Amino acid sequence: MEKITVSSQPIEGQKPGTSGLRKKTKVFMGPHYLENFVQAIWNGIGGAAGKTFVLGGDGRYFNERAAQVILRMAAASGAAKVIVGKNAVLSTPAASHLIRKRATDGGIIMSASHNPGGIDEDFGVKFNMANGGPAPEDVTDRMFEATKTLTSYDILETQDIDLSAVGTTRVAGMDVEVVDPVEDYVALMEELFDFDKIRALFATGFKMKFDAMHAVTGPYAHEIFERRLGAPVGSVLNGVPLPDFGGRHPDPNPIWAKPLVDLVMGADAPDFAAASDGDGDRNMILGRGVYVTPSDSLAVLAANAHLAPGYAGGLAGVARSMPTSRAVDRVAEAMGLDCFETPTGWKFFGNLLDAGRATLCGEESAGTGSDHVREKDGVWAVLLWLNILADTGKSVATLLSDHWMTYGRNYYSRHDYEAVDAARASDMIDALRGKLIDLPGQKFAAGIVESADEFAYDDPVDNSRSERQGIRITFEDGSRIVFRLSGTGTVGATLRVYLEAYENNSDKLHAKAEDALSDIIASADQIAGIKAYTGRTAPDVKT
Ligand code: G16
Repeated sequence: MEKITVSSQPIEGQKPGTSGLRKKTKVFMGPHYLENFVQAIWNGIGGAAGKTFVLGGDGRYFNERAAQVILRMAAASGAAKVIVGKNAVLSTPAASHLIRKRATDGGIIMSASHNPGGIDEDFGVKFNMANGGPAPEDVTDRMFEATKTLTSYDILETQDIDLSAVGTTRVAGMDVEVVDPVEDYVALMEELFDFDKIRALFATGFKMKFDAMHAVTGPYAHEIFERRLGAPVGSVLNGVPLPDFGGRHPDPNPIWAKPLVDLVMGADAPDFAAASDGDGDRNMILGRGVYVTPSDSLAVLAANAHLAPGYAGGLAGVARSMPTSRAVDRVAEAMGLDCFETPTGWKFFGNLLDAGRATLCGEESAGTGSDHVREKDGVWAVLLWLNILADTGKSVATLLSDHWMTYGRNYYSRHDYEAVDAARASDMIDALRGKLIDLPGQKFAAGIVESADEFAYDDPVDNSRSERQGIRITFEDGSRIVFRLSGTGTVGATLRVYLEAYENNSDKLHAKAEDALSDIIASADQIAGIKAYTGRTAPDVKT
């Protein structure tokens, strides 16, 4: 075993986005690409010497090879210990939990989340801090700066380290502890939820289908839903993790998880269904004949979380990302809770959770979570829903329609235009920015614009400011359009258009979202010229 210093030079474009660095797998596999970025992580956090880290990934193509490189680089840089999931696998929330539980200095998660996997698809690397949450912008900025000046990296020359069995080995003065990826996480879930009550629900014949999408949650779901809670074997679909996720996008939305949606809309529908994504932090919730939007799910969970033992004392506050619908705001108002509006990216919730100002957080992008970890958590969201269903005895459809009767309904949809020409997309946003001042008072299909601005966030805990976080246009009746460019795509630009309208007339709560939003959809194109700029006549994905 010999520590060597390899000469390298800066590689362009290693700028972490909404959630770490995501690129095509072949880009990550290119000469020095991964190594440079890992060295930049060490530089960005003030070195690895003497530190303890967690390492895991979602098991996608290149996961284990990358883990070997990261371990050899950690050892060469003097890290004291790395705790690794068996076979280098850990779901993102399980990694966040382990980072916190073992009081480590942070961790590296290898994932491109809901993006497809395989040699021709996507890979990603992100660093989470000692609180278990994604590195905030000042830290990722330091990493990016380091990528621009780097001239070498340190790595150990050694055989592959065996990650297939639980136990500790020593590699050039560094301990490598391989742990079961599921065990600690399940124990945490048992503390938060009433497993007896959920078990009793399954004992009545309650039927559930959980689509693990051949991604990381398979083993977690088999253990929790089938073994511990007694859901019949076969309740977990696609539970075997595959490096290419079976060729699908592991993205739990009505497009990529269509077979599950078809199932709940069909004659043989289960009572409850859910799906999670590549790394296990996203979720989609469905009931017999009903799809629950992520924004509605957050609102329903906020209104009912106290029914689960972990939240019986009530919530300190709630938080949502700006483009997420304002359904949860109404719950917060009724319950007298603080409600925070943050930019897109789970990292922005970290300070609020650490400071005890928010207990529950959520995003329109299929993410919900709480202060139990510092990431969103797909399986956790499913368990909270199950706990609420078991406690109330209501169906998903009844719970949702009761919720709308109480709080009104925020019709909501997101339209994505993927892989559009990056220059055209940014021209469109620039043009929109230039128009903001003149928009108020103008009339479009959705009515008269009341306000138009670009969202900036002042963090109430550390007073940092994040600018240019999305353009929002609000109409006099409260409906809203938000435009922003995604920070997680790997090809060209992805334009996201978020559409929302509020309705509290009890006769109008059960329309199709597409119909309720038709004027707003038309206004989005009138205002931004989406078709003209992107050349697209329709979005690629509607959620
Ligand atoms: C990541 C972030 C989320 C964000 C989502 C979409 O999720 O953690 O906070 O909402 O991307 O971001 P964008 O709109 O910039 O593509 P994940 O599940 O991909 O890690």
